[in-house]
Amino acid sequence: STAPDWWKSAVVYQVYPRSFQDSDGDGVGDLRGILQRLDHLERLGVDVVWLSPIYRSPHADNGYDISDYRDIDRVFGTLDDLDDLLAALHARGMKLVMDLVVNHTSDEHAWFLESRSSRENPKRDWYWWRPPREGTHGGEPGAEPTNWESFFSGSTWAWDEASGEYYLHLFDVKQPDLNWENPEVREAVYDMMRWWLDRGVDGFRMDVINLISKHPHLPDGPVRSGRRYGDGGAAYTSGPRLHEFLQEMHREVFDGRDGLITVGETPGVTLEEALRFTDPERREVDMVFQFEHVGLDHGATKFHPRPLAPGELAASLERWQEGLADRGWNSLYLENHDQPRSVSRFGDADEHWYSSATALATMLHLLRGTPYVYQGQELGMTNAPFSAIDEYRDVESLNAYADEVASGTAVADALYGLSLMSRDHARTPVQWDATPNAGFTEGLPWLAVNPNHDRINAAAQVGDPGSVFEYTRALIGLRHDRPVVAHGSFARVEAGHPAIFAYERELDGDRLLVTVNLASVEHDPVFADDVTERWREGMPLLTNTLPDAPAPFDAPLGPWEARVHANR
Ligand code: ISL
Repeated sequence: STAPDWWKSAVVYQVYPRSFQDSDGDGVGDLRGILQRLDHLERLGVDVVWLSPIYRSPHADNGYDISDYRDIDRVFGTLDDLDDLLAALHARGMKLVMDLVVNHTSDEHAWFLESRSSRENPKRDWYWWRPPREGTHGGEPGAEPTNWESFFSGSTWAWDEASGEYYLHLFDVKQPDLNWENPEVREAVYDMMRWWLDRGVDGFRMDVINLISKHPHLPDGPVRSGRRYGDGGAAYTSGPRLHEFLQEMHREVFDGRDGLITVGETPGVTLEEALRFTDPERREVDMVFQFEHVGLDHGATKFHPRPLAPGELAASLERWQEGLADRGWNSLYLENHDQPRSVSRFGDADEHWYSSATALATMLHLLRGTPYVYQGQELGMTNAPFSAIDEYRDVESLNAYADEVASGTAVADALYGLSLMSRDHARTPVQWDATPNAGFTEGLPWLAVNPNHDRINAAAQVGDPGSVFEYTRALIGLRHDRPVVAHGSFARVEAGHPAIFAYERELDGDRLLVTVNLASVEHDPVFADDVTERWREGMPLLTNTLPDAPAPFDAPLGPWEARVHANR
């Protein structure tokens, strides 16, 4: 479709290539593996495939540490494979979105190798180099230029003995931050982006794009009691030149090109900021991934989560629906490669696996915004049952665990945090079938396959009308078939019981009523008189209780029951 806002009726599917499908038996997924599984994506009905990074990388952070933006890592294949995948997706009417990771590079990128080679190197200023604090010696505790804590534990500064300065890394020590203040850096990034668009890709998902502008004075951040490092977020989240940079990128890269989709990943973004990013008149990005709903359960850290009260999730999503109702646009997601599995986190994977997976899907897909399905979510994949530290692979988990244990947390407690929140839960191989490696690889999978693939797998679900896959497919079909799903207004209509999320969508007289029980016990919806009046004649469109006959719109809802009614 060529409408400028075609992505409003599109559904995006995220592939994490490392865990999707291995074609050569090395235990790591690859591009030719993705090519083998296009029938699955086409059957599901998604419009766009977003690939997590497949560029050259030493894989300190599974490819989010890029050493060459213009080549494919050998573990994933070649540029020819990428071209083949792009052509095959286009032939099936799907688009391809690449991950754009330009807040930082790998420390093995040629730019950084030059930059670190000496203080006089012309690329020195392409990264954030700073001397030790006044009166200290580089490398000793407390000499770091700021007190900031890295997203992956420890200081954000690494001491470079050879050139006698520190470099900044908000993430891993092998992910030095690019200095966007330097116009040469920005031009090099834009040039690389144009190179990919010229190759035929259809857009970018922009990794931590709201962190690219740092406050040039690099002020210290507040230190919470008992912590060694401070929170530098205020100095680098939504920095002073962020929107200037994004508008420049738009002019330099996207102007005059049609049919693209851009989504900024923006941890910590506020509603007000999200409006600035996505107001079409500002010409920045089409939509952003906000983090409010996936931060609700975080405690002192994400690895000390708290249970959510019924209704907290719905209230947060409602707030964003209202906030971006008139201008801007929401992306809709419950999962990605950084988040636990949604059926384990927000649903009830033990007692009500099918109902809660489909209830959450109903809630998400029928909101106003562009839905993102993370690989395996369409199968109701769950968190992994890991119980020992050597089962985990993710740098964030391993560092957080080491940090906790070093500061006196009991091993069992540290492991408990990982068992709920590790990014590795999203990264176990896709469960294609019930064979020993789930059809993912002929070799040894790089991360263990979830043993529940004997029950939860694509072979068992595709074509089974009672499956999470086919239910998700029906939801995607509704978005394509009914303009009210993509373009209608949103209004929450039942706030009587917090566990019930009921909302109406409306477009030119077409109405939908979506009613979801987000709890493992029965609840009775209470609708206002005008709503009851409107829906008395409503027709059932979809429910996750089949083969039972669809219930009336106002009947009590069983655990995780979801129903959709239409007025015509
Ligand atoms: O999962 C997180 C840590 O709890 C998030 O803070 C995450 O680090 C943040 O959303 C940024 O994520 C993105 O950039 C990271 C990379 O590790 C993630 O995989 C990526 O999605 C650095 O490139």
